Amino acid sequence: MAFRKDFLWGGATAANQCEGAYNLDGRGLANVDVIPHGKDRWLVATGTRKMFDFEDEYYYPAKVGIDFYHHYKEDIALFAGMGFKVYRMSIGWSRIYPNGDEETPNEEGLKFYENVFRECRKYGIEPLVTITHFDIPMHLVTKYGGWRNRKMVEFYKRLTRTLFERYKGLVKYWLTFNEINIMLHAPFMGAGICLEEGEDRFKVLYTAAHHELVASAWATKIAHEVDPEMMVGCMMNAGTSYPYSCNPEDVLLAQKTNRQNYFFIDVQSRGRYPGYALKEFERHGFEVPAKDDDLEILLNNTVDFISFSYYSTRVVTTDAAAKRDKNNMLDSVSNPYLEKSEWGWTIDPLGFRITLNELYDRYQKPLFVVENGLGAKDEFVNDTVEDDYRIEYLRKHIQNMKDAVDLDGVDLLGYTTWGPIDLVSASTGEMSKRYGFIYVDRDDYGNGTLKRYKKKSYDWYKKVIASNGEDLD
Ligand code: BGP
Repeated sequence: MAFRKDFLWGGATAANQCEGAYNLDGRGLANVDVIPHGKDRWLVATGTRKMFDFEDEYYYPAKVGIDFYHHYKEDIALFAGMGFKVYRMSIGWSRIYPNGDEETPNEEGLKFYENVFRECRKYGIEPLVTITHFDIPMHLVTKYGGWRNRKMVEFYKRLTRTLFERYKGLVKYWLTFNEINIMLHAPFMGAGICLEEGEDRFKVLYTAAHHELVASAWATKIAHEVDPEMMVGCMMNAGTSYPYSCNPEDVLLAQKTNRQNYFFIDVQSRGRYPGYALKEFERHGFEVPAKDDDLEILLNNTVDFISFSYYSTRVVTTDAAAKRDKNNMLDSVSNPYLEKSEWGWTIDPLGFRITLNELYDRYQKPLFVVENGLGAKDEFVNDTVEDDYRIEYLRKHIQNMKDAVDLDGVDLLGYTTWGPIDLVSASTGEMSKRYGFIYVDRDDYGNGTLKRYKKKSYDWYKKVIASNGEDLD
Protein backbone atom coordinates (compact mmCIF):
# COMPACT_ATOMS: atom_id res chain seq x y z
CA MET A 1 0.00 0.00 0.00
CA ALA A 2 1.42 3.38 -1.04
CA PHE A 3 -0.15 5.63 1.58
CA ARG A 4 0.32 5.23 5.32
CA LYS A 5 -2.49 3.49 7.18
CA ASP A 6 -3.57 6.65 8.95
CA PHE A 7 -3.38 8.81 5.81
CA LEU A 8 -5.69 11.79 6.22
CA TRP A 9 -8.08 12.02 3.25
CA GLY A 10 -10.54 14.86 3.11
CA GLY A 11 -11.42 18.28 1.77
CA ALA A 12 -10.63 21.94 2.46
CA THR A 13 -12.65 25.14 2.72
CA ALA A 14 -12.11 28.67 4.01
CA ALA A 15 -14.41 30.68 6.30
CA ASN A 16 -14.81 33.66 3.99
CA GLN A 17 -15.66 31.49 0.98
CA CYS A 18 -18.37 29.42 2.61
CA GLU A 19 -19.58 30.64 6.02
CA GLY A 20 -21.61 33.74 5.19
CA ALA A 21 -23.42 35.16 8.26
CA TYR A 22 -21.00 38.05 8.01
CA ASN A 23 -22.80 40.19 10.59
CA LEU A 24 -24.33 37.61 12.91
CA ASP A 25 -23.61 36.77 16.54
CA GLY A 26 -21.16 39.59 17.09
CA ARG A 27 -18.90 39.00 14.08
CA GLY A 28 -16.97 42.09 12.98
CA LEU A 29 -16.36 43.23 9.41
CA ALA A 30 -13.31 41.66 7.71
CA ASN A 31 -11.17 42.57 4.70
CA VAL A 32 -12.48 39.50 2.85
CA ASP A 33 -16.09 40.75 3.18
CA VAL A 34 -15.46 43.87 1.13
CA ILE A 35 -13.74 42.20 -1.84
CA PRO A 36 -16.49 42.28 -4.47
CA HIS A 37 -17.45 39.97 -7.29
CA GLY A 38 -16.83 41.36 -10.78
CA LYS A 39 -14.18 43.20 -12.68
CA ASP A 40 -12.80 45.19 -9.74
CA ARG A 41 -12.24 42.17 -7.51
CA TRP A 42 -8.58 41.78 -8.34
CA LEU A 43 -7.95 45.53 -8.03
CA VAL A 44 -9.37 45.41 -4.50
CA ALA A 45 -7.59 42.16 -3.57
CA THR A 46 -4.25 43.68 -4.58
CA GLY A 47 -4.99 46.93 -2.77
CA THR A 48 -4.85 48.92 -5.99
CA ARG A 49 -8.44 50.05 -5.53
CA LYS A 50 -9.15 50.95 -1.92
CA MET A 51 -12.50 49.58 -0.75
CA PHE A 52 -12.86 49.60 3.01
CA ASP A 53 -16.61 49.20 3.18
CA PHE A 54 -19.51 47.96 1.06
CA GLU A 55 -20.38 50.15 -1.92
CA ASP A 56 -23.85 50.20 -3.43
CA GLU A 57 -23.11 49.14 -6.97
CA TYR A 58 -21.16 46.01 -6.04
CA TYR A 59 -22.13 42.46 -5.09
CA TYR A 60 -20.21 40.87 -2.19
CA PRO A 61 -20.37 37.07 -2.30
CA ALA A 62 -18.75 36.52 1.13
CA LYS A 63 -21.78 38.01 2.89
CA VAL A 64 -23.70 34.78 2.38
CA GLY A 65 -21.10 32.40 0.90
CA ILE A 66 -22.90 29.06 0.82
CA ASP A 67 -24.26 29.76 4.28
CA PHE A 68 -22.14 27.07 5.91
CA TYR A 69 -22.85 28.90 9.15
CA HIS A 70 -26.37 27.48 9.13
CA HIS A 71 -25.69 24.31 7.11
CA TYR A 72 -22.59 22.97 8.83
CA LYS A 73 -24.30 19.91 10.30
CA GLU A 74 -25.67 18.88 6.94
CA ASP A 75 -22.36 19.59 5.19
CA ILE A 76 -20.23 17.68 7.67
CA ALA A 77 -22.66 14.74 7.44
CA LEU A 78 -22.12 14.81 3.66
CA PHE A 79 -18.34 14.83 4.16
CA ALA A 80 -18.68 11.93 6.57
CA GLY A 81 -20.68 10.11 3.90
CA MET A 82 -17.58 10.15 1.72
CA GLY A 83 -15.54 8.78 4.60
CA PHE A 84 -13.53 11.93 5.30
CA LYS A 85 -10.76 11.45 7.85
CA VAL A 86 -9.97 15.15 7.98
CA TYR A 87 -11.74 18.42 7.26
CA ARG A 88 -9.63 21.50 6.65
CA MET A 89 -11.43 24.73 7.46
CA SER A 90 -10.53 28.18 8.69
CA ILE A 91 -11.42 30.52 11.51
CA GLY A 92 -12.95 33.90 10.78
CA TRP A 93 -10.74 36.08 12.99
CA SER A 94 -13.45 38.74 13.33
CA ARG A 95 -15.86 36.13 14.71
CA ILE A 96 -13.49 35.61 17.64
CA TYR A 97 -12.19 39.17 18.02
CA PRO A 98 -14.65 41.39 16.07
CA ASN A 99 -12.26 44.35 15.99
CA GLY A 100 -9.09 42.36 16.45
CA ASP A 101 -7.65 44.49 19.26
CA GLU A 102 -10.06 43.66 22.11
CA GLU A 103 -8.90 42.06 25.34
CA THR A 104 -11.68 39.48 25.49
CA PRO A 105 -13.02 37.22 22.76
CA ASN A 106 -16.57 36.93 21.50
CA GLU A 107 -18.05 33.84 23.12
CA GLU A 108 -20.61 33.29 20.36
CA GLY A 109 -17.84 33.05 17.78
CA LEU A 110 -15.86 30.61 19.92
CA LYS A 111 -18.97 28.52 20.47
CA PHE A 112 -19.71 28.30 16.77
CA TYR A 113 -16.33 26.74 15.98
CA GLU A 114 -16.53 24.49 19.00
CA ASN A 115 -19.82 23.15 17.64
CA VAL A 116 -18.26 22.61 14.22
CA PHE A 117 -15.29 20.73 15.70
CA ARG A 118 -17.56 18.59 17.85
CA GLU A 119 -19.67 17.79 14.84
CA CYS A 120 -16.53 16.63 12.99
CA ARG A 121 -15.42 14.52 15.95
CA LYS A 122 -18.84 12.86 16.05
CA TYR A 123 -17.92 11.23 12.74
CA GLY A 124 -14.28 10.63 13.60
CA ILE A 125 -13.20 13.51 11.36
CA GLU A 126 -10.01 15.28 12.41
CA PRO A 127 -10.29 19.08 12.03
CA LEU A 128 -7.31 20.77 10.37
CA VAL A 129 -7.63 24.45 11.13
CA THR A 130 -6.19 27.39 9.22
CA ILE A 131 -5.94 30.28 11.65
CA THR A 132 -5.85 32.94 8.94
CA HIS A 133 -7.17 32.26 5.45
CA PHE A 134 -6.91 35.73 3.86
CA ASP A 135 -8.81 37.02 6.83
CA ILE A 136 -8.25 40.16 8.93
CA PRO A 137 -10.72 42.20 11.01
CA MET A 138 -11.34 45.40 9.06
CA HIS A 139 -10.66 47.51 12.13
CA LEU A 140 -7.05 46.24 12.11
CA VAL A 141 -6.79 47.45 8.53
CA THR A 142 -8.25 50.91 9.04
CA LYS A 143 -6.68 51.63 12.43
CA TYR A 144 -3.31 49.92 12.12
CA GLY A 145 -2.70 49.49 8.38
CA GLY A 146 -2.80 45.69 8.44
CA TRP A 147 0.32 43.57 8.73
CA ARG A 148 2.70 46.45 7.98
CA ASN A 149 2.17 47.31 11.65
CA ARG A 150 4.11 45.38 14.27
CA LYS A 151 1.19 45.52 16.69
CA MET A 152 -0.42 42.82 14.54
CA VAL A 153 1.98 40.30 16.05
CA GLU A 154 0.47 40.92 19.49
CA PHE A 155 -3.10 40.69 18.22
CA TYR A 156 -2.32 37.46 16.42
CA LYS A 157 -0.64 36.02 19.53
CA ARG A 158 -3.74 36.80 21.54
CA LEU A 159 -5.96 35.19 18.92
CA THR A 160 -3.89 32.04 18.71
CA ARG A 161 -3.58 31.60 22.48
CA THR A 162 -7.36 31.92 22.75
CA LEU A 163 -7.86 29.29 20.06
CA PHE A 164 -5.29 26.82 21.39
CA GLU A 165 -6.54 27.04 24.96
CA ARG A 166 -10.17 26.76 24.00
CA TYR A 167 -9.81 23.93 21.47
CA LYS A 168 -7.15 21.88 23.23
CA GLY A 169 -8.16 18.24 22.87
CA LEU A 170 -10.52 19.04 20.00
CA VAL A 171 -8.04 20.25 17.37
CA LYS A 172 -4.58 18.80 16.83
CA TYR A 173 -3.55 20.14 13.40
CA TRP A 174 -3.15 23.89 12.79
CA LEU A 175 -1.91 26.05 9.90
CA THR A 176 -0.81 29.57 10.71
CA PHE A 177 -1.37 31.48 7.42
CA ASN A 178 -3.00 30.23 4.24
CA GLU A 179 -0.75 30.64 1.18
CA ILE A 180 1.51 33.00 3.06
CA ASN A 181 3.48 33.84 -0.13
CA ILE A 182 0.36 35.31 -1.78
CA MET A 183 0.60 38.44 0.39
CA LEU A 184 3.35 39.64 -1.94
CA HIS A 185 0.98 39.43 -4.91
CA ALA A 186 -2.38 40.34 -3.35
CA PRO A 187 -1.44 42.54 -0.35
CA PHE A 188 -4.96 43.57 0.65
CA MET A 189 -6.31 40.03 0.63
CA GLY A 190 -3.16 38.50 2.15
CA ALA A 191 -2.09 41.19 4.60
CA GLY A 192 -4.73 43.94 4.78
CA ILE A 193 -2.42 46.35 2.99
CA CYS A 194 -3.19 49.08 0.46
CA LEU A 195 -0.02 50.85 -0.53
CA GLU A 196 -0.10 54.57 0.03
CA GLU A 197 1.28 57.14 -2.40
CA GLY A 198 5.06 57.28 -2.09
CA GLU A 199 5.43 54.08 -0.06
CA ASP A 200 8.18 51.67 -1.08
CA ARG A 201 6.33 48.49 -2.07
CA PHE A 202 9.27 46.19 -1.39
CA LYS A 203 9.91 47.56 2.08
CA VAL A 204 6.27 47.60 3.13
CA LEU A 205 5.63 44.06 1.96
CA TYR A 206 8.75 42.51 3.45
CA THR A 207 8.15 44.35 6.71
CA ALA A 208 4.66 42.81 6.78
CA ALA A 209 6.21 39.46 5.82
CA HIS A 210 8.54 39.68 8.80
CA HIS A 211 5.62 40.37 11.10
CA GLU A 212 3.67 37.40 9.76
CA LEU A 213 6.71 35.14 10.05
CA VAL A 214 7.35 36.16 13.64
CA ALA A 215 3.64 35.81 14.46
CA SER A 216 3.64 32.35 12.92
CA ALA A 217 6.65 31.28 15.01
CA TRP A 218 4.99 32.63 18.14
CA ALA A 219 1.85 30.68 17.34
CA THR A 220 3.92 27.52 16.99
CA LYS A 221 5.56 28.19 20.35
CA ILE A 222 2.27 28.90 22.11
CA ALA A 223 0.60 25.82 20.59
CA HIS A 224 3.39 23.55 21.83
CA GLU A 225 3.26 25.12 25.29
CA VAL A 226 -0.51 24.73 25.54
CA ASP A 227 -0.47 21.18 24.21
CA PRO A 228 2.70 19.38 23.09
CA GLU A 229 0.50 17.11 20.96
CA MET A 230 -0.46 19.97 18.65
CA MET A 231 1.09 19.96 15.20
CA VAL A 232 1.59 23.32 13.54
CA GLY A 233 2.25 23.71 9.84
CA CYS A 234 3.03 26.46 7.37
CA MET A 235 1.10 26.73 4.11
CA MET A 236 2.24 27.94 0.70
CA ASN A 237 0.84 28.34 -2.77
CA ALA A 238 3.19 25.83 -4.44
CA GLY A 239 3.83 24.72 -8.01
CA THR A 240 7.33 24.62 -9.42
CA SER A 241 8.35 27.24 -11.95
CA TYR A 242 9.95 25.58 -14.97
CA PRO A 243 12.52 27.30 -17.17
CA TYR A 244 11.01 27.79 -20.63
CA SER A 245 14.25 26.62 -22.27
CA CYS A 246 17.60 25.12 -21.29
CA ASN A 247 19.20 28.50 -21.81
CA PRO A 248 21.01 28.96 -18.47
CA GLU A 249 19.50 32.44 -18.25
CA ASP A 250 16.06 30.85 -18.09
CA VAL A 251 17.26 28.23 -15.62
CA LEU A 252 18.68 30.90 -13.32
CA LEU A 253 15.46 32.87 -13.54
CA ALA A 254 13.44 29.75 -12.66
CA GLN A 255 15.69 29.18 -9.65
CA LYS A 256 15.20 32.77 -8.56
CA THR A 257 11.42 32.59 -9.01
CA ASN A 258 11.20 29.37 -7.03
CA ARG A 259 13.27 30.83 -4.23
CA GLN A 260 11.01 33.85 -4.06
CA ASN A 261 8.08 31.49 -3.63
CA TYR A 262 9.88 29.32 -1.07
CA PHE A 263 11.16 32.31 0.89
CA PHE A 264 8.48 32.19 3.58
CA ILE A 265 8.70 28.43 4.01
CA ASP A 266 12.50 28.61 4.16
CA VAL A 267 12.14 30.84 7.22
CA GLN A 268 9.26 28.91 8.80
CA SER A 269 10.92 25.58 8.28
CA ARG A 270 14.60 26.37 8.87
CA GLY A 271 14.19 29.22 11.35
CA ARG A 272 16.39 31.79 9.67
CA TYR A 273 16.38 34.15 6.73
CA PRO A 274 18.08 32.52 3.74
CA GLY A 275 21.23 34.12 2.29
CA TYR A 276 19.63 34.85 -1.09
CA ALA A 277 16.91 36.90 0.64
CA LEU A 278 19.35 38.86 2.78
CA LYS A 279 21.32 39.77 -0.35
CA GLU A 280 18.14 40.86 -2.10
CA PHE A 281 17.20 42.97 0.94
CA GLU A 282 20.64 44.59 0.86
CA ARG A 283 20.18 45.56 -2.79
CA HIS A 284 16.88 47.22 -1.87
CA GLY A 285 18.37 49.01 1.12
CA PHE A 286 16.01 47.06 3.36
CA GLU A 287 16.88 45.80 6.80
CA VAL A 288 14.78 43.11 8.44
CA PRO A 289 12.89 44.99 11.17
CA ALA A 290 13.83 42.39 13.78
CA LYS A 291 13.20 43.54 17.34
CA ASP A 292 13.58 42.01 20.78
CA ASP A 293 13.92 38.25 20.51
CA ASP A 294 12.44 37.91 16.99
CA LEU A 295 15.37 36.02 15.50
CA GLU A 296 15.52 33.61 18.40
CA ILE A 297 11.78 33.01 18.22
CA LEU A 298 12.08 32.23 14.52
CA LEU A 299 14.99 29.88 15.10
CA ASN A 300 13.47 27.94 17.98
CA ASN A 301 9.93 27.54 16.71
CA THR A 302 10.01 26.03 13.27
CA VAL A 303 6.96 24.24 11.89
CA ASP A 304 6.18 20.56 12.43
CA PHE A 305 5.08 19.95 8.85
CA ILE A 306 4.85 21.69 5.49
CA SER A 307 1.49 22.11 3.83
CA PHE A 308 0.71 23.56 0.44
CA SER A 309 -1.82 24.04 -2.31
CA TYR A 310 -1.10 22.67 -5.75
CA TYR A 311 -3.06 23.60 -8.84
CA SER A 312 -0.43 24.08 -11.51
CA THR A 313 3.19 24.60 -12.38
CA ARG A 314 4.41 27.79 -14.05
CA VAL A 315 6.93 28.69 -16.72
CA VAL A 316 9.40 31.55 -16.77
CA THR A 317 11.66 32.97 -19.46
CA THR A 318 13.98 35.92 -19.93
CA ASP A 319 12.48 36.42 -23.39
CA ALA A 320 10.54 39.66 -22.96
CA ALA A 321 8.38 38.95 -26.01
CA ALA A 322 6.88 35.71 -24.60
CA LYS A 323 3.20 36.06 -23.74
CA ARG A 324 2.41 35.98 -20.03
CA ASP A 325 -0.88 35.12 -18.31
CA LYS A 326 -2.16 34.87 -14.78
CA ASN A 327 -1.95 31.27 -13.60
CA ASN A 328 -3.47 30.91 -10.13
CA MET A 329 -2.72 34.49 -9.08
CA LEU A 330 0.88 34.40 -10.34
CA ASP A 331 2.31 35.25 -13.76
CA SER A 332 3.37 32.49 -16.12
CA VAL A 333 4.28 31.90 -19.73
CA SER A 334 2.09 29.27 -21.45
CA ASN A 335 3.46 25.74 -21.35
CA PRO A 336 3.14 24.30 -24.89
CA TYR A 337 3.01 20.71 -23.56
CA LEU A 338 0.05 21.18 -21.27
CA GLU A 339 -3.64 21.97 -21.36
CA LYS A 340 -5.41 24.62 -19.34
CA SER A 341 -8.62 24.70 -17.32
CA GLU A 342 -11.55 26.88 -18.38
CA TRP A 343 -10.04 29.57 -16.17
CA GLY A 344 -6.64 29.34 -17.82
CA TRP A 345 -4.89 27.42 -15.03
CA THR A 346 -2.35 24.96 -16.43
CA ILE A 347 -3.14 21.31 -15.71
CA ASP A 348 0.03 19.41 -14.83
CA PRO A 349 -0.40 16.16 -12.84
CA LEU A 350 3.27 15.17 -13.24
CA GLY A 351 4.21 18.62 -12.00
CA PHE A 352 2.46 17.64 -8.76
CA ARG A 353 4.96 14.80 -8.26
CA ILE A 354 7.82 17.13 -9.15
CA THR A 355 6.59 19.75 -6.66
CA LEU A 356 6.15 17.16 -3.89
CA ASN A 357 9.69 15.95 -4.46
CA GLU A 358 11.12 19.43 -4.55
CA LEU A 359 9.47 20.37 -1.27
CA TYR A 360 10.50 17.18 0.46
CA ASP A 361 14.09 17.42 -0.78
CA ARG A 362 14.28 20.99 0.41
CA TYR A 363 12.79 20.64 3.89
CA GLN A 364 12.89 16.97 4.91
CA LYS A 365 9.76 17.43 6.98
CA PRO A 366 6.42 15.65 6.54
CA LEU A 367 4.25 17.21 3.84
CA PHE A 368 0.50 17.72 3.76
CA VAL A 369 -1.34 18.56 0.54
CA VAL A 370 -4.12 20.84 1.71
CA GLU A 371 -5.53 22.03 -1.62
CA ASN A 372 -5.79 20.54 -5.08
CA GLY A 373 -8.67 20.40 -7.53
CA LEU A 374 -10.30 21.57 -10.70
CA GLY A 375 -12.46 24.68 -10.91
CA ALA A 376 -14.94 23.96 -13.70
CA LYS A 377 -18.35 24.93 -15.06
CA ASP A 378 -20.84 22.25 -14.06
CA GLU A 379 -24.08 21.36 -15.80
CA PHE A 380 -26.73 20.58 -13.27
CA VAL A 381 -29.17 18.06 -14.77
CA ASN A 382 -31.60 15.71 -12.98
CA ASP A 383 -30.43 16.83 -9.57
CA THR A 384 -26.82 15.92 -10.20
CA VAL A 385 -23.67 16.70 -12.20
CA GLU A 386 -21.84 14.14 -14.36
CA ASP A 387 -18.43 15.58 -13.60
CA ASP A 388 -16.15 13.05 -15.29
CA TYR A 389 -13.64 15.84 -16.04
CA ARG A 390 -13.23 16.44 -12.30
CA ILE A 391 -12.75 12.73 -11.61
CA GLU A 392 -10.19 12.60 -14.41
CA TYR A 393 -8.25 15.55 -13.01
CA LEU A 394 -8.20 14.18 -9.47
CA ARG A 395 -7.39 10.63 -10.59
CA LYS A 396 -4.26 11.78 -12.40
CA HIS A 397 -3.16 14.01 -9.54
CA ILE A 398 -3.69 11.35 -6.90
CA GLN A 399 -1.78 8.85 -9.06
CA ASN A 400 1.18 11.24 -9.18
CA MET A 401 0.96 11.88 -5.46
CA LYS A 402 1.03 8.13 -4.99
CA ASP A 403 4.14 7.86 -7.17
CA ALA A 404 5.83 10.57 -5.11
CA VAL A 405 5.19 8.50 -1.97
CA ASP A 406 5.64 5.03 -3.37
CA LEU A 407 8.43 5.49 -5.89
CA ASP A 408 10.21 8.58 -4.56
CA GLY A 409 9.84 8.18 -0.79
CA VAL A 410 8.08 11.43 0.08
CA ASP A 411 6.67 11.46 3.62
CA LEU A 412 3.05 12.56 3.25
CA LEU A 413 0.51 13.02 6.03
CA GLY A 414 -2.63 13.62 4.03
CA TYR A 415 -4.53 15.13 1.14
CA THR A 416 -7.48 17.50 1.17
CA THR A 417 -9.08 18.50 -2.12
CA TRP A 418 -10.06 22.13 -2.49
CA GLY A 419 -13.75 22.87 -2.10
CA PRO A 420 -15.31 19.42 -1.50
CA ILE A 421 -18.52 21.43 -1.58
CA ASP A 422 -18.99 24.26 -4.14
CA LEU A 423 -18.04 27.62 -2.67
CA VAL A 424 -17.09 31.15 -3.66
CA SER A 425 -13.93 31.43 -5.76
CA ALA A 426 -11.12 33.37 -4.10
CA SER A 427 -9.72 34.85 -7.29
CA THR A 428 -12.94 35.70 -9.14
CA GLY A 429 -15.72 35.74 -6.53
CA GLU A 430 -17.78 33.43 -8.74
CA MET A 431 -19.88 30.47 -7.65
CA SER A 432 -19.76 29.10 -11.19
CA LYS A 433 -16.10 28.15 -10.75
CA ARG A 434 -16.99 24.92 -8.99
CA TYR A 435 -14.67 22.43 -7.28
CA GLY A 436 -17.09 20.35 -5.25
CA PHE A 437 -18.19 16.75 -4.97
CA ILE A 438 -21.34 18.43 -3.68
CA TYR A 439 -23.26 20.89 -5.82
CA VAL A 440 -24.72 24.00 -4.20
CA ASP A 441 -27.65 25.72 -5.87
CA ARG A 442 -26.41 29.30 -5.99
CA ASP A 443 -25.22 31.46 -8.87
CA ASP A 444 -22.73 34.29 -9.30
CA TYR A 445 -25.28 36.94 -8.35
CA GLY A 446 -26.77 35.44 -5.19
CA ASN A 447 -29.74 33.55 -6.71
CA GLY A 448 -30.58 29.96 -5.78
CA THR A 449 -31.96 27.83 -2.96
CA LEU A 450 -28.56 26.90 -1.44
CA LYS A 451 -29.72 23.28 -1.57
CA ARG A 452 -26.97 20.63 -1.69
CA TYR A 453 -26.79 17.73 -4.21
CA LYS A 454 -24.25 14.95 -4.71
CA LYS A 455 -22.30 14.94 -7.97
CA LYS A 456 -20.97 11.82 -9.68
CA SER A 457 -17.53 12.50 -8.18
CA TYR A 458 -19.00 12.07 -4.67
CA ASP A 459 -19.14 8.29 -4.91
CA TRP A 460 -15.85 8.15 -6.75
CA TYR A 461 -13.98 9.98 -3.98
CA LYS A 462 -15.71 7.81 -1.39
CA LYS A 463 -14.24 4.74 -3.10
CA VAL A 464 -10.78 6.33 -3.28
CA ILE A 465 -10.85 6.98 0.45
CA ALA A 466 -12.26 3.55 1.34
CA SER A 467 -9.41 1.89 -0.59
CA ASN A 468 -6.80 4.28 0.85
CA GLY A 469 -6.00 5.47 -2.66
CA GLU A 470 -5.63 1.98 -4.19
CA ASP A 471 -8.79 2.14 -6.30
CA LEU A 472 -8.73 5.21 -8.56
CA ASP A 473 -10.94 3.83 -11.36
C1 BGP B 1 -6.14 29.06 -3.33
C2 BGP B 1 -6.82 29.61 -2.10
C3 BGP B 1 -8.21 29.15 -1.89
C4 BGP B 1 -8.97 28.76 -3.13
C5 BGP B 1 -8.15 28.15 -4.23
C6 BGP B 1 -8.83 28.05 -5.58
O1 BGP B 1 -5.23 29.97 -3.83
O2 BGP B 1 -6.11 29.26 -0.92
O3 BGP B 1 -8.85 30.05 -1.05
O4 BGP B 1 -9.99 29.54 -3.46
O5 BGP B 1 -6.94 28.82 -4.42
O6 BGP B 1 -8.80 29.31 -6.18
P1 BGP B 1 -10.06 29.97 -6.84
O7 BGP B 1 -11.10 29.96 -5.81
O8 BGP B 1 -9.64 31.31 -7.24
O9 BGP B 1 -10.40 29.11 -8.00
